[in-house]
Amino acid sequence: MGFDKKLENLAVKLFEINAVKFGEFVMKSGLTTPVYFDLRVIVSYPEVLDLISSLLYEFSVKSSSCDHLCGVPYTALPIATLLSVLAKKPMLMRRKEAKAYGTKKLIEGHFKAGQTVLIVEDVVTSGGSVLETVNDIRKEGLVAEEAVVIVDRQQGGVKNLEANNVHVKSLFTISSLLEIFVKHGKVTKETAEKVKEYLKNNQAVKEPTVADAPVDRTKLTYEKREKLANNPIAKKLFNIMATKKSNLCLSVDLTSTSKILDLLTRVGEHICLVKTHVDIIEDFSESFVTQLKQLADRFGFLILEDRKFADIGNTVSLQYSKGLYKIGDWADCVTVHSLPGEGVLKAISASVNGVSKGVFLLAEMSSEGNLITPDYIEQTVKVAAKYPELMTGFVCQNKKTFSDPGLIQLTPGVQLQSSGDGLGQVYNTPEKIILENGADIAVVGRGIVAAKNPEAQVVIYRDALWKAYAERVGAK
Ligand code: 5BU
Repeated sequence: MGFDKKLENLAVKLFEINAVKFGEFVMKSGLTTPVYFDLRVIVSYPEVLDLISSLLYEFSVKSSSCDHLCGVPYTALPIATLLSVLAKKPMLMRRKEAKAYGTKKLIEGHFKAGQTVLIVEDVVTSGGSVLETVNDIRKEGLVAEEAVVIVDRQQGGVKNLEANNVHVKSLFTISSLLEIFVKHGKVTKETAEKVKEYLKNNQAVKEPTVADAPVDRTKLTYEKREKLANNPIAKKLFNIMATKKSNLCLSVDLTSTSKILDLLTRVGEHICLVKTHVDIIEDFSESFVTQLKQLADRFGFLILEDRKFADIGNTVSLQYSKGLYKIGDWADCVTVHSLPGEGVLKAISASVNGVSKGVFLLAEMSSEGNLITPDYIEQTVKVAAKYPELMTGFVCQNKKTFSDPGLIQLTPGVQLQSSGDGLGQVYNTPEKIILENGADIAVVGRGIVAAKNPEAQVVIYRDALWKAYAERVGAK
């Protein structure tokens, strides 16, 4: 097989083992990237390690007159090891930190000043990591003027290294990878264009390091996420969930205030959030609101009014704070459609005016045949990022809809008894929505409200949801 064919095979393999991913990744640094490399995973695939090292050998090491090879810690270490064996050339190891005791050497291995070193690296973005290794090597009197890398992210790193007298050869650039991925139907042309556009606008950014790796929010505990939340209601909710061991939101879709208050008196201790539709109540009064808030205080749950605001900003700010219901006075958080655009969030932000309130933005719906498209979802998540103080989370159905661990995924459409209601509602089980769909809080309505014995049902749902969450974060 020719070199180019092998290169193509390797690219496809890297895609298949998730060493390269496309989407929207929020780094711990807060920056986002549409493409993320995680070549650490290659240690689990000996055939990929073999392919990478043989290609790097053919491509660069074979023709290099270097005396030593040195991998940039940590991902490139196994590759440098394999290359050293293939080329029969000794390897040097650079420590990330000098040992606190003993020799305090930065570079391990036997060498003489003046000898040359070929640096091996997995991904180059700004070139910063390669330079750190180069500098430590140069401090020992060694010559480091050549580097070989698997992927050049084309964000200025190669130029930066050349400026520091390090000549770089890369097996792939993002462009060459994209070409192969498009050819093999792994990514669409649109995605490829989006990535190229991103690269054009993001030159010489900080190299995403292991510490910057995108976090899988669903693997983090609610306690950890409380610390990562910006919105005060999200913080409170994470805290309540962790303390009460409940990720259950009860949707009290009842039309009389006495029935709602009576039900909450019986089940309030088991829920973290109550969700209301205040406009279906036939005897709404201020005293209802007072009693609802008393129950929320007594049992320690928050109140979400599922108003689904969807008008222009000015109207929404009136609907939020005025009229019969004065929602903004008593609801800790509300649901909002992103359909009208940013104005809705701006309006609520202004109405809230520094008081601890929150918004769950609708990114997806549980009903069959709803008209929300992937682009709508993407734009919804983008607009939300502009209002970190206001955003409690998203109402959505999928783990991949957003990645910010400080936001909460609220997912309706949960029931044990049936898979639909004949009017378009689609139900999933507690296990599925927590473990597969990534929900942080599950909304259950009729599964509890319409049950013969709501007190018994609420415990069944709470326990099933909590058990699934504990399994998800690896807690016992
Ligand atoms: P159910 O009885 O569990 O089907 O009630 C679900 C509640 O969640 C109900 O109040 C809906 O208005 C609400 N809901 C939903 O079911 N699906 C959605 O996508 C959204 C809200 Br958004």
